[in-house]
Amino acid sequence: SIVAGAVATLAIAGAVSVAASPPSEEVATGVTVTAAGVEDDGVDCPVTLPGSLTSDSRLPDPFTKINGSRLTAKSEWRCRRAEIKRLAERYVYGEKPPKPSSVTGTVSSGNITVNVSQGGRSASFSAGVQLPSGSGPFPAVVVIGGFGADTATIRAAGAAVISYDPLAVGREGTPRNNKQGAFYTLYGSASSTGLLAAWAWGVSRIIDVIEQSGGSVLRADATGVTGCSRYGKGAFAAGAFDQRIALTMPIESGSAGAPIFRGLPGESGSQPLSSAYGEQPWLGDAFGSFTSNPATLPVDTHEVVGMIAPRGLFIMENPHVDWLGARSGSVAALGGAEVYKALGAGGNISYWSDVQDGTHCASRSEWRTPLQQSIQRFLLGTGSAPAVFRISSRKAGNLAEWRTWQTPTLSDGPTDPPPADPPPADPPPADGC
Ligand code: MCU
Repeated sequence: SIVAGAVATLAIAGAVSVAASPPSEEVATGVTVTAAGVEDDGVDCPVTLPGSLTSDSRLPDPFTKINGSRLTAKSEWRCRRAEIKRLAERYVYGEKPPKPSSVTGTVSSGNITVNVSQGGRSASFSAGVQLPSGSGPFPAVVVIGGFGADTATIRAAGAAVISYDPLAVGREGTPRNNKQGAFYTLYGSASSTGLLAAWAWGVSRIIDVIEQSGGSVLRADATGVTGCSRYGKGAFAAGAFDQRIALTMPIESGSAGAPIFRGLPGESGSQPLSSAYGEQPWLGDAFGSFTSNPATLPVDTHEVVGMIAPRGLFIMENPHVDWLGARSGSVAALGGAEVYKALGAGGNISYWSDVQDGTHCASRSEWRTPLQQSIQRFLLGTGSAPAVFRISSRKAGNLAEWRTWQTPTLSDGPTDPPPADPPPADPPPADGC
């Protein structure tokens, strides 16, 4: 539609050149476009959580630190991201613990096994592998859950599919005080961490095993993640919480997924936050205090999008099913795209909700090309990112209504240079003009 086209042009303006750079290269801006080699490159960042929360109906400024100062350099994003991560854990998802003391397992052409243990507790889970044609080692896309992802296109694009059943790591249908699955075997059935963070933790442990496997079947430095619906919520969290993931592709994730929390109460027919919190323990227990007042959250999902920046991200949404909150999803993408732009990586985020078929988690021809392009760009290092924002006019949010902040121009240096000495005062003009 005309609306979608106009939004697209705005959202990617000035960013297209980044998409043309090889993903493992430093681009001219100094931002590494590829995934980090570590799960969390901000572990060393000091973070002091806010002492009290204030209500704000608009989206928090991704570029203002908890101490109130504003970012001036791209290099500061690393520790600002660490703040957002801590806020997201504390108030939204629950804590995602780092790699446990022991992770072992195997990778074959058909299967990945994962054994984890810590503090005398151990658990195991496994995932299927389907290789693409050709000779490896291959990049891989972790497909969370068994539906909605276009696995044929993933493999045709040259990536393996890892079929991950997250319910083995965090079961659904349990009360919050008796959570079950491999994650809760290690961290306790009363852990306040929700299923999405637990599922994300499972994806990270699969990547640990791939890293340790020696890389003859699968490449550890080229992992993507996707999933639809509740598993789209999981894919979004997985990409946000592991910087080794080079490409994140949530599909129709709905409430507790990509859509901004602040937008859902006002989006007609969308899944209420209380429903998403209550239906399954997807979100962390702490989110229970915010289901009727998301304006008090010190973080929102546009900043979770920002946690993924500058890595590859392709958000797919369905504007035909009101329950999915696609209007709020578009605002999250547009707000998060501001982080990508500030980092000089505006072409690395794509969004597409302009689809014909209203069926939830349908197979969609519209997404095939951008999906293939995303895999080739971010996992194989060939071609160009889709760099597209196709927002359906049915569910087109307006970022301007949701923010008071503007996007800074961040310098490339480590921090801003100290202010220069003031220049000598001009002599008074001789002619008095
Ligand atoms: C969009 O994801 C969920 C939704 O949040 C639930 O309310 C509904 O029951 O299930 C959706 C889903 O996972 O569908 C497969």
